[in-house]
Amino acid sequence: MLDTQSTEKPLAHFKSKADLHKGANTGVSSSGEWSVVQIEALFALPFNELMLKAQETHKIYFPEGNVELATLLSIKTGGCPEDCGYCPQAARYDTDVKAEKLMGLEEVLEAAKAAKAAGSNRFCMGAAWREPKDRDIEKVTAMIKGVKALGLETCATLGMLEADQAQALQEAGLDFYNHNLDTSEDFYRSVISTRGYQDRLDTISNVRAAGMSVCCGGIVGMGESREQRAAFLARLANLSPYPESVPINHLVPVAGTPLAEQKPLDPLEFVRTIAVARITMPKARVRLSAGRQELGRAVQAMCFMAGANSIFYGEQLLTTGNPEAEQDRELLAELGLKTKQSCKAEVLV
Ligand code: SAM
Ligand code: DTB
Ligand code: SF4
Repeated sequence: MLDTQSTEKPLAHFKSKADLHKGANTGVSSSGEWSVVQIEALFALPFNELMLKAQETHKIYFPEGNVELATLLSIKTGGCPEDCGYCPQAARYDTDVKAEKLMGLEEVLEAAKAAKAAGSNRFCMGAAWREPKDRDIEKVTAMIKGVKALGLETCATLGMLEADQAQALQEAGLDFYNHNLDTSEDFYRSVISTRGYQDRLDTISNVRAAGMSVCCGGIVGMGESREQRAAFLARLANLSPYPESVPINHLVPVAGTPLAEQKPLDPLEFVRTIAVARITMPKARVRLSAGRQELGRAVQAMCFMAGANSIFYGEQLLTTGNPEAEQDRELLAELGLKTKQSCKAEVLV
């Protein structure tokens, strides 16, 4: 392991933003890429030093320090042909999730209106598809137009996309497309076999080429090693450019899935993962995603200290639970954290 102490500069000595991200053990190499070893060295820092570095980075890139609220809606639930080992929506696993048809436009717009009224600023529509068919794209573009017209940022996660499908979504007004790398390339093989890592990279590149912002992250706590977590974050941070939104999900173990009995990750390791994501992708919105119910208030507070600045907001994720909106509002108020939406409103008045 690298000696992270000896070459470490105290933060106060960093002269510029670029300087913060340079240095043998602390930042990008001369090639501009993060190596797995560099990221492991961040993980290995004493906890307080890692937190300080993450907070320093956060303060530079997000001086307002507000939290983005994104609401999820499962527009097509269950019956998915893929074998993602964590997912309750895979048809092959015996879970409580039943396959449903694609939701109608009006129902989706009602949910989007409710999300906006509750203070959300992004509406993300998720479908349990391996990839959408062209007729699905037609229906989803109508939803995107409707949600956009309500004044919300739009996001969709529909599985793999071809270039022309990505283009159609962009033209309909889709701001973000969510497609996760999920984990490191080597660990990926033990979780999913029905599509490869390269397929995911290809979709992300189609999304970029179409001019949309990328929402890409993954899941921790699936039994991967710290080195594999570092390799996963390296792949995200080395995407050029790195994603604008980075959802970090904590595995929600669901009965009937292969990962149902997975032991939870040490909460401090989860906080470290958030801090390392913040340092390596300083301009990204790092989203505390699935698994917040299990994390509790204190660990979530530490995640916000580590640089998380986005959450999924609303009682339901796709098929599993999320904290009550009221509980989240209380937590943010108690921590003195403003929402992105409320900051926008302040600018307008
Ligand atoms: N079917 C599409 C796909 O796979 O891209 C979109 C929906 S899929 C449910 C979106 C993401 O949800 C997955 O990539 C994974 O990161 C996350 N996810 C699914 N089940 C999860 C679980 N049990 N715990 C944590 N995250 C989960
Ligand atoms: C992401 O990274 N997490 C969200 C969103 N993108 C689509 C989904 C979390 C799903 C958790 C399991 C469920 O509710 O089914
Ligand atoms: Fe299907 Fe997406 Fe679930 Fe994988 S994560 S089984 S692709 S819904």
